[in-house]
Amino acid sequence: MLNVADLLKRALAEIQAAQDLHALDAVRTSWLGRKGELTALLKQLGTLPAAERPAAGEAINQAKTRVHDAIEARKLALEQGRIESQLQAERIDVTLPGRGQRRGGLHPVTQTLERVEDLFSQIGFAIADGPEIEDDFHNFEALNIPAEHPARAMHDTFYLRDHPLLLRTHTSNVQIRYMLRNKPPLRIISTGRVFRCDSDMTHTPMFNQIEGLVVDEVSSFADLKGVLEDFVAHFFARPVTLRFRPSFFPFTEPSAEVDILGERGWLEILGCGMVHPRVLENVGIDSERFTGFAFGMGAERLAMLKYGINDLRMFFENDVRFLRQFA
Ligand code: 2U9
Repeated sequence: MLNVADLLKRALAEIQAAQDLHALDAVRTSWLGRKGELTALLKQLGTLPAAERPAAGEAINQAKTRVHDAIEARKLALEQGRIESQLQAERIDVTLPGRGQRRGGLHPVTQTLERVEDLFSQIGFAIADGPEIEDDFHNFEALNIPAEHPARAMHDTFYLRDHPLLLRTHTSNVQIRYMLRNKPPLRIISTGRVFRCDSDMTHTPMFNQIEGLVVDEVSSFADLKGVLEDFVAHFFARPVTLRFRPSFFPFTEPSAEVDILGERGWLEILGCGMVHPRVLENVGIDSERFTGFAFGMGAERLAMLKYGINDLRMFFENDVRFLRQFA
């Protein structure tokens, strides 16, 4: 008679040694399957003397039951172990601090516009707004830019198709509209997008302008100089040296361009002048009684000077690595 106890011992050892469900199934087949060792043993019962058969049969069946139970127990243990290791692997530490959100910030040009508006508000200027789509009168005619003037050439102005309208080429349309609705004395600052059909290293088809206008009985070129010197010094938060250079604009007379002294010499920063009497008359203001001064500057140019940016296109690419530096 075969030693059932030895076979059982071997079977139980193999079951314990199985490291995963797949290996365990192979063990089960090798012992309990149709061609398994214990199954084969049962088939040999017939070769035993009849008297021994019942006891042997019972021993084999008991062994089969124990092997079966051991496999089930091992299966449970393996499954439990798999769940445990999965839980361990997917464990999250809820006490860890979060990754946090990066806080966004205003675009440097927006910051510049807001800072300029803020500085002029502090000295009594009102903020004025107006349309980006404008008619010929408010953008050109009222500003003493007649039909034949070079500034009106097609290559500078975006005209709307099928409409007698255009994209404003400066924010001066706002001042014209304001003067038509309000009586002097007036002090206003207007900022916003303007459009010119121009694109190269230093020009973009859209940029932001800042313009100021004062109309009063006593406004003089000396007042203009004082306001601008004060503004520029406050904007750059340092003492500045300015140079007023004679220039020409259709809407101011006399006109000047203003340079600021930097480490590498003079840099143009804005244009200005006394409002042309014809412009005042165009909006119904008595130019014998009132005088005005005005100034204009590019917001991107101002931001470039303030932050030391040498490429205008940086403002329009919106690369977050660039923008983050101003958050
Ligand atoms: C009214 C009358 C006069 C606004 C002015 C400038 C001079 C000027 C440029 C600066 C750089 C435009 O952005 S830029 O390209 N502007 O030099 N602007 S005087 O004069 C006005 C405005 C409105 C009614």
